[in-house]
Amino acid sequence: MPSSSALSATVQAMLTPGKGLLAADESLPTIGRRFEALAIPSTEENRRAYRELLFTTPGLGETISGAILFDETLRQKTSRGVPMPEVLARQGIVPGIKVDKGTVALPRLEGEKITAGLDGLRDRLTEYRALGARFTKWRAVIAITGLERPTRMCIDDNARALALFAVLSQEAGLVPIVEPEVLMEGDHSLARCAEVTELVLLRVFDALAAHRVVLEEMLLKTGMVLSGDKCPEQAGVSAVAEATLRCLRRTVPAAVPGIVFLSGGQSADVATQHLDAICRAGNAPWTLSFSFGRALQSPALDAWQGSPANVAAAQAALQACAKRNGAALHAGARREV
Ligand code: 5MM
Repeated sequence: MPSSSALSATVQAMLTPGKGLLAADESLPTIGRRFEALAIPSTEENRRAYRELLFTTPGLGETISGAILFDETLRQKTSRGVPMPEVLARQGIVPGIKVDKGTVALPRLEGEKITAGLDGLRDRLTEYRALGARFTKWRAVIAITGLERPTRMCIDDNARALALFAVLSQEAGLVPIVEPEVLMEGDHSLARCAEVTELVLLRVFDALAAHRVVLEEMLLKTGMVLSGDKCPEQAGVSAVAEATLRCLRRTVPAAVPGIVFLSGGQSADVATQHLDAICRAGNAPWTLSFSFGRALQSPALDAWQGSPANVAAAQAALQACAKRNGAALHAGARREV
């Protein structure tokens, strides 16, 4: 059993100043949708080639400290026969794995979902660690619809699953990234997003405490507090930064070493502007960083288009995007871990 200091060392590596996480853990349906939008067939070989492109980007380790993989990718090799976790480790990037199995509908709570994947998780975690993973991620999805959604039942069911996932991960010697995502889809206001995010985080940290999760050996992955994408009144960058930090200060214990933001469907540019404003405010008790999926990958995927001839252009796009986000992590947003 790896020691607690091994988990702290992993946390420290993931929170290296000026670096963030690359979320490349799209499940088969999600990567299928991303590829389909560009008319790229979602074959196992195309998915492998795309992830190889991402992970072998020259100099990626200068701005990316960790990468989240999907089960299929963790088991794949590059065209030169190097296992994906190893190719990342050679770049100084910590390999991690998404361990949830996606969402299923909650009975009698129309439109609400719970994340599946606890059955057999203990055994899967042991296998993932042997395959080279050093951290894990589990995403809960919380939708805002009017004043009725999310329900307390949905929030608490997901909080409990997140806590069980986190404590099992720590038991297996893996650093858990706890991700309760409040979706930005909807016509809700910034204030409503803040209210829901605050309640969700309070319930999640209550469940983490009840399940004896070691806060010092986990990371929180959360959305920024935003106006819903269909809200007629869109909050500006400074309002988003202010609301996000106020919400996090009210809910996230200072014992948590780091908070990494998801991009949630924001464009790459807007996500970076928000990250920059949040980090610029400084004075946070946690290290702040990014764990973007779409906001890091979109420029690279658009450049690649599924063609080997475009690999270098796609890698240049990823490297440039990662650098912009690395630059947004100002010194004031960091603390020693
Ligand atoms: C990269 O996408 C991840 C996997 O999503 P699915 O399980 O739905 O296929 C996702 O968990 C991602 O890590 C987070 O949603 C953050 O991604 P964005 O694109 O919001 O930064």
